[in-house]
Amino acid sequence: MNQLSIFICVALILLGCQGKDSRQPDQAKPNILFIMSDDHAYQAISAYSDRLIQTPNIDRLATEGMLFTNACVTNSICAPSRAVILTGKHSHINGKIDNMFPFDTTQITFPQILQDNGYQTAMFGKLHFGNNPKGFDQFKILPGQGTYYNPDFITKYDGRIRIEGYTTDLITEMTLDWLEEERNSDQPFLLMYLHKAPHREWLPAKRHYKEFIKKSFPEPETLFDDYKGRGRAAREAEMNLLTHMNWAGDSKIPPEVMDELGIAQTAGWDKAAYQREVMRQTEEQKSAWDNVYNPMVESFRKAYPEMNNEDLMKWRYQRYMQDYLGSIASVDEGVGRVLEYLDQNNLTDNTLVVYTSDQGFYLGEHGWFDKRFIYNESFKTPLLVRWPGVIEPGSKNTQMVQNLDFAQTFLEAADIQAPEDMQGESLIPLFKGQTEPFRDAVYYHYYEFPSVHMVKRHYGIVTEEFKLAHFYYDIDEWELYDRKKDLFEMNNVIDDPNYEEVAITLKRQLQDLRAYYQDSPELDQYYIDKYNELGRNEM
Ligand code: SGN
Ligand code: CA
Repeated sequence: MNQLSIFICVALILLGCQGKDSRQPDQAKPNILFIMSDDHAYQAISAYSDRLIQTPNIDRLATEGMLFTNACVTNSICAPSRAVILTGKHSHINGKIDNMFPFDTTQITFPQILQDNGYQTAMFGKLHFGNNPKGFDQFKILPGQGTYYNPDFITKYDGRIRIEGYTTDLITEMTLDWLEEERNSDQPFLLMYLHKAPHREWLPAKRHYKEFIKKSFPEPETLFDDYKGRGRAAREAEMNLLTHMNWAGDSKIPPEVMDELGIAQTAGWDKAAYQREVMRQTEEQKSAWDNVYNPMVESFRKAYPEMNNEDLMKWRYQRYMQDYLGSIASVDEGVGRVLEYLDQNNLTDNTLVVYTSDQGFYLGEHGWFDKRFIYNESFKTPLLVRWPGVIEPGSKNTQMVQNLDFAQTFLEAADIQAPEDMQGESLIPLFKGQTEPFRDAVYYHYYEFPSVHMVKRHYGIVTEEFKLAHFYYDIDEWELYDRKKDLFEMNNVIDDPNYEEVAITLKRQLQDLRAYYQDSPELDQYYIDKYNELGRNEM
């Protein structure tokens, strides 16, 4: 090699290095750590509001990254939300419209594309699809909803296994073990760390129930909502804390104490849920549980005969929050341990970390628990993203982003062209600080009716100022909310003459949006027919 060629070679090498990340010269593409919990309301993350709980570890992602205050889902229910995330397509396109419909596994999901492009991929925790994930080098997933104690896992290599312990901690440990023992440092990774908590029936770990059972929490302003300003859908939903929450399964009043007090089951599976979850503990776990829960049961037993409905509602709200928030405490600790691992192993700088939930959740607002509705608490979802060098630490974003956007975001982060038929938008311009409007409206469509909680089918449009929804199937009602004037969505103004013009414009916009995303009345009918064909057995 003569001097000139040596010079050219050195120059080329130097040029080649320029665009690369100097921290990790062998790996230009970012790692992706996708953390998702199940039913984690943004109201229960202190980066959003510290009214209920402190979540210092999850909050780190906001302090070191970006907090999205208007992130929402396209269909507020578990498995459909996961299908939207994986495919980057609305439910009516990917076909997983509710928890019961099968997921068509011939569809391409973003993890498959990442895997094909050199990513090492792993998934731990709750998927809730009824089938195994494709595109993963390693997975250990809970069957169906999973359980809080001593869970079973479906594994890629070892079949179905049962592990003694507390599920949230086990999922964290699997995630850490994979990072430590299986991660290949020559490849970028996609790691999906998916908690079951804080999904119903909200069983905290021992270290947390001891603490949380003693706490009491501020009530939401709308705890005693009588649904008068809304439509039939809100009145007929079965998710009221007083009338629909399970006494045994949720409030942890043992079945024999219910019998003694003459309390009937709220749902047919009220006592069975207690059996399934609380009684799944080992003798040792159960005796620790009894030490803490028995005094609570005893004081309820004494107080119950004197309690009126208002007292009961208040009591049930506190009981709910103690267990729900207690379950979140372990999620927050787990997130802390995983972020710490990234720090200790020089991975923080080149890892895009997302924390989100599969949807929002009611924490007593409107007297409710559960989700499903287009109304704020269930429609919105937490979203915190950290990506050093790309996202300005401590930034806040108010744009309307959706779970539909993740697939394209991750593909763009990995410098891969997303398939044309994905329906979201990459969030990367927002990560980089773009402030121009991202989109002016989002589309929403919920299907699972008739089913548990009886939330009617509806689709709608949400803009910064308004929310318009059409409830259909066994009803034909429109609801319109002024998001700026009616923060709690208590007054449906669809028949208010002052909103006549707004309603006309929004209905037209909604029709356009449906056409844009290829949804239609024919598809609505198609899914109704299929729903009737399939029967209602949840996975
Ligand atoms: C179960 C719960 C419901 C919950 C659905 C869906 N009942 O049926 O309260 O809405 O799951 O949740 S339970 O008594 O069996 O816990 S989802 O997160 O999977 O969509
Ligand atoms: Ca969920």
